[in-house]
Amino acid sequence: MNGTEGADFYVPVSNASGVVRSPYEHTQYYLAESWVFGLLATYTCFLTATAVCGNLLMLRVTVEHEELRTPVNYILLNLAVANIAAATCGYPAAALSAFGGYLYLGQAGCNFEGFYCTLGGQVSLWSLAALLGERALVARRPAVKRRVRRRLAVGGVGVAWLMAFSAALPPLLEISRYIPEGLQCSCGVDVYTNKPGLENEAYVLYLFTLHLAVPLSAIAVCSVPSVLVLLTQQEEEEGETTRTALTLTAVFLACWTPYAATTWHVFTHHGDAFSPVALTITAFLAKSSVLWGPLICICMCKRFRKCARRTVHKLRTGKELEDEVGSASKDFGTTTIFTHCLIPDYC
Ligand SMILES: *C/C=C(C)/C=C/C=C(C)\C=C\C1=C(C)CCCC1(C)C
Ligand SMILES: *[C@@H]1O[C@H](CO)[C@@H](O)[C@H](O)[C@H]1NC(C)=O
Repeated sequence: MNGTEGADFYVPVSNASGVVRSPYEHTQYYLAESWVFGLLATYTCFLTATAVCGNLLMLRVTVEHEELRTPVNYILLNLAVANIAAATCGYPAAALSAFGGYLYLGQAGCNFEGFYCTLGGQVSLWSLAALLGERALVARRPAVKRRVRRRLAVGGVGVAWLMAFSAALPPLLEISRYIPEGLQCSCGVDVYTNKPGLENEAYVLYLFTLHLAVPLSAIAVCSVPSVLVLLTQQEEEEGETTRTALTLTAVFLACWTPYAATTWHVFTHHGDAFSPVALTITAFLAKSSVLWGPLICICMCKRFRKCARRTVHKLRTGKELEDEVGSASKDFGTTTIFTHCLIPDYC
């Protein structure tokens, strides 16, 4: 046997020597040195703090200004909200468990973390699909009415939350379950066991098709027209928006693909040996996806960077940043941060 299954856990090591203990009751230092758990906990705290600050900054700038309620921004705002929800509700349980070396918060902590990480990841994935859908629409029909784009963006945000809840809720309703993973200090869905009565197999297939293959296909299809326009036209500002959308998507996929691939492999190879450390690394890499949104916007857009600096300055000193280029720079105030950066066609 390559693993040890209990009533509410699956530890991926043999219990031949009797070392395996329930991750809800005992520290798991037989899976890795205790400093590894400490490192994971510290990393998760860092991630939570930086992601909350970055995403709150994004929120603050957009929410404060009514004129920023533009189609693309609805979607970016939604990404920020999803990231904040995952980082504040899901990550602390993982950090605390890693500090303690086991899931002393019990099944409730496990559910909390699993639910919010799934929800956040799903909202992001579907939001990115909507964002690229919007970009594809603009690429194909540049003259499309703002009202139509707005309606589609709001629809996309609604679909994202609907899909996210329909992915994350079933394990709380006894269709599959959230279960400790890897080093047993974080939780995901049960791809590990065939526990009777849980419908794990059906749920995991449902998750990987409707909630992964479908949005991934949408992303692939929608990327084509945007990329074509990028390659053939020199529309600077629309191009900047499209490049940002594509980069956000590429980075999200880079974060989540190792985790999705590993859990899929475990699911399709029940009983095979796999490394708990490797699985935990992919899970905690996936967690880093909440940090990248604000960083990408700041790195990829000159004006966004400029405006973010102004906002931070105002937050720290309570005063407006002195304009460097006279009255023209008024256009680059915090109120227009996204209109110039991500909504070049704002009118
Ligand atoms: C730290 C906890 C983690 C990483 C929990 C993840 C849970 C989970 C069920 C994730 C599902 C997925 C997404 C969300 C988006 C990508 C596709 C899935 C199905 C891997
Ligand atoms: C243990 O894992 C190995 C390699 O992954 C596999 O070949 C073997 O069949 C597994 N043993 C059991 C009892 O499943």
